[in-house]
Amino acid sequence: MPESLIPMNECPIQIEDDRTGTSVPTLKRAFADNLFYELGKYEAIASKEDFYMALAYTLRDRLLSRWLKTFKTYDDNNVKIVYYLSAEFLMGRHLGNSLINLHLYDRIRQAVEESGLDLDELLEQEPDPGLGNGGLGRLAACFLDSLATLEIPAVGYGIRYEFGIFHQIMQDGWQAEIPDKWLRFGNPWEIPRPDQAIDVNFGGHTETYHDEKGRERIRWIPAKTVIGIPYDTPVPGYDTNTVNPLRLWKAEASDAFNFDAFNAGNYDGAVADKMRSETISKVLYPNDNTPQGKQLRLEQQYFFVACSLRDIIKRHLKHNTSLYNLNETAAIQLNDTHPAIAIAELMRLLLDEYGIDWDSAWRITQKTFAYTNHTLLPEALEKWSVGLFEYLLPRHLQVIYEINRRFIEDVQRWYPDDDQLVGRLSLIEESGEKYVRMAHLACVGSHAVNGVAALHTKLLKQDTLRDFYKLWPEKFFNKTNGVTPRRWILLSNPTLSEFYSSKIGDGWLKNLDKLRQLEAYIDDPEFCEQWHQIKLYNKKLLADYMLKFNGIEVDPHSIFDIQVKRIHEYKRQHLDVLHIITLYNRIKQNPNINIYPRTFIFGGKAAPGYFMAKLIIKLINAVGEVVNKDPDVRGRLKVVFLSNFNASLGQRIYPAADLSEQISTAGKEASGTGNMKFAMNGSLTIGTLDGANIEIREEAGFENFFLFGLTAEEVHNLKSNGYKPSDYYNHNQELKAVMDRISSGYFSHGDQEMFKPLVDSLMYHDEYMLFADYQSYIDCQRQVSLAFQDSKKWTRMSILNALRMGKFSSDRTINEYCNEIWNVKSVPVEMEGYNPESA
Ligand code: CR6
Repeated sequence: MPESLIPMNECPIQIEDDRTGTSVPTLKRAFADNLFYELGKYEAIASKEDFYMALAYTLRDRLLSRWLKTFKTYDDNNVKIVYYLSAEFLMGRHLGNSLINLHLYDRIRQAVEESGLDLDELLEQEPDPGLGNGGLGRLAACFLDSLATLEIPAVGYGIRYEFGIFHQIMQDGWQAEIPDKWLRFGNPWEIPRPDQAIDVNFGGHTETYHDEKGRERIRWIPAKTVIGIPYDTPVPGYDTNTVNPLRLWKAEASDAFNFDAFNAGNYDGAVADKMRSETISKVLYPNDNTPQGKQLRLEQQYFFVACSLRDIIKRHLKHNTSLYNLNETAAIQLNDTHPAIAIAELMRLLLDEYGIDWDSAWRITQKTFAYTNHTLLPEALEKWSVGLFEYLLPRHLQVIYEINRRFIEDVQRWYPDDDQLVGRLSLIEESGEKYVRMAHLACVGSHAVNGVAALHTKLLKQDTLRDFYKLWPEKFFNKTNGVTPRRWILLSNPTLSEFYSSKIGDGWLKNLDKLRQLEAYIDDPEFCEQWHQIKLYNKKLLADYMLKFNGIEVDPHSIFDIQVKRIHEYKRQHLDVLHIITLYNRIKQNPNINIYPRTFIFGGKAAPGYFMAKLIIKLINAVGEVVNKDPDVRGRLKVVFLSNFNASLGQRIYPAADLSEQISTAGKEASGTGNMKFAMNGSLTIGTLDGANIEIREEAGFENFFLFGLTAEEVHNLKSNGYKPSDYYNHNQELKAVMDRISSGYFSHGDQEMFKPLVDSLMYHDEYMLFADYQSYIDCQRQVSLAFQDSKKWTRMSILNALRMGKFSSDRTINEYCNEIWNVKSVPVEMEGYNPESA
């Protein structure tokens, strides 16, 4: 029936609410309203930041009804919830992500343009929330995206650091750190919930007493109380109504504590205490893969864990009469050992506060927790001195000792003749100063332990956690990492995404394996040419950025050879530098040599206290300075270090790469996730058989991957047979020439001391075996150059890489966790009048 014939009283009246409506006129009006009412500005006096904020509020409004409905759905149905405990969440910018997950990109663009503004410019105003160091924190963010997209009830719990990862700038080629004031202009994405604050205790002592039933109990008399205030950020799924919370805790001083000091007129004392309490959530420790044994760090860990567990228990008890079935409503995942103190805290709560007997408490705890290990580097395994523990968490230390006593009793019963085993498994390291081994606590207190790539899990079983594997083989799982295709393809690479969707629709965004359908086009010259043009376009965009921010002009037709990740010796950015200098030397020796043009691009932060990593940054810049202006090189080699690598810079970089450098010493990189983002965007990988590289190569096809270097086993054997780096130096002319050039001061204005620590470390120790892999790497890079010159062949390889990365969607990873570890099911959120696809 034509609309005009519908009787008046049945006519659907379409009045859009300013806070939920999604038509362009409504969005425009809401945008203007938010500028006026939230920011207190009108157009003529508003800055770009104001416009960004107004737009952020416009999006947040549109998330709220879904968010509250999600909450209600979980609450009404007493569903099982995944609690992802992580000291780091590297969320990246929210606005662009909300636009795509809510299908509002095009309409908002129109609304913004009709308002006379440029959407891309506004998107750039958002500070990148950097509440993490690198892969581990970004993994947590990708997991939250997949959990919401798969409609899994989940809460991310962490710390609301006032200062995230430092802002990196270059001073004369050296890294300098600037505080990250990401909250300076306010954060429109979070909602504080002071009504749900939690008290957290520290220090003091314990005492025994007898309860009303005459049982001996223990009570903790703390010395100090801090309050945790939750701040919630919505995490929308793609193309669903589900919006899960990321709940981050901010530390504040407890009023009760200040009261006495104030009353006594001791204002300074009261304020000092307030400051000390708030320090707990002040700043993220900027270390990746190296723990810092600072008291404040342990305070941070316990602080967010204690708040989160209280919160989880409160939610559980709202619908359940006891905690005996906690594991039926809660699956708590420990993202590395940073939150592992949760095991002792849950035991303490069950025993001391809820009066549950030890055996039951232990059963509940083990069934509720699971632990993900993220590293094989022995120095990265966290341990806390027993003295510090006792001072800060006296009751927890008692609980840990009791867990250990019972555990060791079991071990002795199972393996009566193996004395050494007990020492190796103990939760307490006893050689010299005593330490609590957090990975051991996590293994014993969890029902599942997993590694993050197949090789990593295999090495955990063989090596790092060998003894635990021997006790409980059934506890061990592999969960190869993944990344979200929403941020890392759709948002980062809109041109490629549109190209995909024009061929097969947009189903690939929720099922990345679907891209394999496009392999049907692999022999279609037009398809390949379009692919090639998209890559070139993305390279041009990055070239423009580098010209603007680094003042370096690069040729978009050169090979974009990129290594972006944290700077670490095991990741071997300096091996990449040895290759650059090798090519440079060849040109200097024979200026007419045929070397295919390459642009070497680096990015990444060094931990501020990690001298060698900072020296590697300086070396990259120093080599760049010489190479970029040497007329002999004539635009064949360019070296660019992009400062302040973070999630949003990553979004520009991955789509523009031809070659992805994944060159860690085999057996050192647990997984890597940047490797996946590059390959998904059609980059070829040059890599070792390390971490997830192995699985990327299997998926892409061996012929589409540039493999070099020793295997983990060969690395191990060479080490145990006595590795002598000087042998390689003495027998390899090119390697010798490279090292000699660095030592000569050629890249340091004649200063022969500057790079000496780096040179010496390679010549006399070479812990990460750069010299052993040097020749193999150089040979492999020659193959790369040859392959790139055959543009058709390269494009084909590039396409196959991108289309075959379905396995590395974090949706696959999360599905595996749900089915094999968490035992949770999806809970769709029904909304009247909302159909996400048509929204
Ligand atoms: N540094 C691993 O080194 C892995 C991520 C996420 C790391 C890296 O290979 O991909 O975790 N480990 O699983 C730690 O942070 C301890 C990382 O990001």
